[in-house]
Amino acid sequence: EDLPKQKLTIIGAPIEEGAGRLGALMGPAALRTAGLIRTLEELGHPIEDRGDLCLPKDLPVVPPVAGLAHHIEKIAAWSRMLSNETYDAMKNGSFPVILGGDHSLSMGSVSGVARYCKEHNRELFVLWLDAHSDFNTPATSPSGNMHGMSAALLCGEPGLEGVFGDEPRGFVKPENLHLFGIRSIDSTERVLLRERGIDVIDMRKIDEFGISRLMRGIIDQVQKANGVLHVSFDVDFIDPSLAPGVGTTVPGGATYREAHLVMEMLHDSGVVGSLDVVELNPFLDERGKSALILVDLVASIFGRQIFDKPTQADQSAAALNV
Ligand code: 4U7
Ligand code: MN
Ligand code: MN
Ligand code: MN
Repeated sequence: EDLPKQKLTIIGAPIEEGAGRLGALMGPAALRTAGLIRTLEELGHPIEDRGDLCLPKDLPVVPPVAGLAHHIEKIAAWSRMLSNETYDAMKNGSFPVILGGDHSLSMGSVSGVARYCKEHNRELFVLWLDAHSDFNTPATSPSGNMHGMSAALLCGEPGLEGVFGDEPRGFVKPENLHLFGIRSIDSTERVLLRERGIDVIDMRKIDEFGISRLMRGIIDQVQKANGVLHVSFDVDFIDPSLAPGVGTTVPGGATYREAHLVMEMLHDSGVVGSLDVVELNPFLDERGKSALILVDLVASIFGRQIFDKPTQADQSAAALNV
């Protein structure tokens, strides 16, 4: 506990064009209002706050895609920028925390993390906490909303090459991606997930086997490979009765304690190297309820304990030490 705590780089990504409903733009502001930065400081982490980023005036030219991909130029601009931001943060020995913003931002954030891991020969694993599997492509998507395509892009599914164009990008091995908390999959998406053999831990599995056992399995896998884990936290992982501030509510999500236990176990594992907090839509929230629960969950992944349980201190720094 007296060991120095991992330095965190906070990156606000007010992006909303990837979602079907507007409002996720206000996500970073609401998380800040709910006390995110102060809470992390109180836990002893040095903070580098890069503020909320904004897009340059000139958007990249993206060749037409086969299928639907709304606002792909904006998503491409965000992706390229965020990929560089997370890559730089990790190069500086810091832990990037990206505040969204809709889930299309993970195309950029995780790409940057993947570039860093590849350069440093660290095996990257991704834990995708979500109601949805986000494995559509422009050809399969029923909506054309790009926040439903980020996991597919990261695994190199065809149809989204224009997002990065010739800019550097990183990939996630399909066998290292763990979708967790899932309870809404589109029919064509289901086919693709099967074909790629993606690990889908749906709510039915969580009900049947318990969340701790399933989390333990993932953590063990990362630890055995001496890997680094990126956590992509979509607010709709949690049940909408607890976190109503999301555009796409699906009943039957994680309970308050299930969600906290996931974060507490992730902290103690020492393998987490980067985090996205995405899809908070403050326009749909109820008196800041969802923003506040998110701050508590983020606190848990960064070491808040109910009682001083002796932990393996802060090993995220060690996990990143190459
Ligand atoms: B989120 C959907 F059709 N699958 O592709 C789609 F149900 O980042 C929803 O997980 C995607 O919130 C949800 O539009 C994306 C839909
Ligand atoms: Mn999502
Ligand atoms: Mn979702
Ligand atoms: Mn959503």
